[in-house]
Amino acid sequence: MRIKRGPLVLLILPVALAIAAAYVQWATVGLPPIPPLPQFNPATDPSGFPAWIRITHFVNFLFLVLLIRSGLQILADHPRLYSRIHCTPGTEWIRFTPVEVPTDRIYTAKDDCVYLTPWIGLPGRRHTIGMARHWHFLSVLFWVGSGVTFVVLLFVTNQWKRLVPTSFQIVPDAWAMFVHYATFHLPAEPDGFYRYNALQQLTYFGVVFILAPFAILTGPSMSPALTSRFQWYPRLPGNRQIGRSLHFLVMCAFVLFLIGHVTMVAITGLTRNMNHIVVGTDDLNPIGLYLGLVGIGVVAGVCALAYWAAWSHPRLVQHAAKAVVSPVMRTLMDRSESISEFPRAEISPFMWANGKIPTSETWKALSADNFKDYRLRVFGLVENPVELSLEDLRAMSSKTQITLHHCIQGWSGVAEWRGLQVVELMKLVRPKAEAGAVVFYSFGEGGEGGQFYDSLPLHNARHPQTLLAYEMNYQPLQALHGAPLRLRVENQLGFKMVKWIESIEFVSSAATVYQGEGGYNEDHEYFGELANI
Ligand SMILES: Nc1nc2c(c(=O)[nH]1)N[C@H]1C(S)=C(S)[C@@H](COP(=O)(O)O)O[C@H]1N2
Ligand SMILES: [Mo]
Repeated sequence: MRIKRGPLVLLILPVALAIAAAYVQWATVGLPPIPPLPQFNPATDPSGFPAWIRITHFVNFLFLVLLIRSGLQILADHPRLYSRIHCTPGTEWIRFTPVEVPTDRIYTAKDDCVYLTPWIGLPGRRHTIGMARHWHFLSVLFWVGSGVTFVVLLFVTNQWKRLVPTSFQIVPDAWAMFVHYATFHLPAEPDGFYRYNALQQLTYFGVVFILAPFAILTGPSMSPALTSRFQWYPRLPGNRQIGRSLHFLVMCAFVLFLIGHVTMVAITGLTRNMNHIVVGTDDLNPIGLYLGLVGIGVVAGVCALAYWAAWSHPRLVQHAAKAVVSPVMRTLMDRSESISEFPRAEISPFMWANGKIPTSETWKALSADNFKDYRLRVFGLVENPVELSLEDLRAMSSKTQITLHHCIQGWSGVAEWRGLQVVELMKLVRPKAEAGAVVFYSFGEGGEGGQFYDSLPLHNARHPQTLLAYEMNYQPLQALHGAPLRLRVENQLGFKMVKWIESIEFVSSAATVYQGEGGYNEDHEYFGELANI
């Protein structure tokens, strides 16, 4: 791991200063008095933990663990975090790989993935982002569901009083408690069955009402569908890469909280505390502790099950995610009208690449001759199948757009693209009524061999920003980026954008092509067919 000095200082300094200030206060004026607790009124104040708190607390823990582990796996697919949108190697503020990106040979973003042990990552190992995303998105639905239930019930009952401060006095009070903890003078605990001390209350409040919403809001700032529709959204944090970095930092904050929380639970009366949150009693019977350990075992069991399913039945997990996650995400994200464009000044100085440059003799021969003999074959369920040369394509209408590329791995970059709108091609070939999808076949092979391809439903193919691009950054498309022709579809992740296009087929449904999942990465790497997040 390598972190630049600036961000390191920025992250550590506030904590270090706070601890130093606590020691100075203790050494000079002594420990502050323990702030008095508010009076407990049994008629109006919450006492104990009803079943809904205990259940949502457990459900939250379970899915938080799955989210953190699958999130780390997603990060391992592009182990670099940036503050700028263009992801130029060397500009990352932190990286979790020793690799300096070589400049003397082709080095793809996929080459850059790191291995993550399955003890930490879900599902572990290298380049398992497809499966990691299924677990991440499946988990997030349940995590948010349980969180919303919890917050609603907090306010329906009087339990909100535990968490929500009602006076600013909580700030100096929390500081006084902090001075005690930071200097290892553990204060006597109020009975958490009835109320928390000021620091504890403020911390829980922060986790529920600040950290969790922050995690929920920074996640979608990476969605191509959302950001290409609402350009202001990723600008809230600054840009997509800052959103991604913040999403990571929120995760770190959750992990730190988990460590602190579990430690405090353990050292302030483990048995009693476990009874509170597991069985809802306030005594020293060990039953809560035992059942709590069983609960932790259940979380470990679910993790093991998720690992097993990911490696033994990946297709099943992929289809489960398609059934559960896709409808929700389609509803939330598919405002298909992607409109975002960038000014020329924001074109990225660097663009990562993915995919294998074709090795077929056909493509090499075409390339050697500047694609003079290239013919794009458009066939399948169309009234007018055609074969078009690059000249023909260029002679048709063209669209220029400067857009943001979102790779599933997390990197991004802005580039100018010029090409033929797929909708214009459709006017020429006239898809038949039974055509439901369009498939783009590549000259190139996918990672495991075999033809690379992907597909779009017709409504997305008709989108004005969906292009067959032959130009990138005002130059003819280079080999690395897909010469002679590549797809651009701006409300989707990069893996949908087939490079080195050989032919285009209109089909009734993408389920009829190869393994039927909609594309090469969907077939081979279990990517979700819905590439809008
Ligand atoms: N033929 C082919 N096209 C492909 C790929 C590939 O492996 N083979 N990778 C895709 C992925 S994952 C991404 S992110 C983009 C990358 O485009 P770029 O290399 O021009 O940046 O190409 C897409 N098109
Ligand atoms: Mo990608």
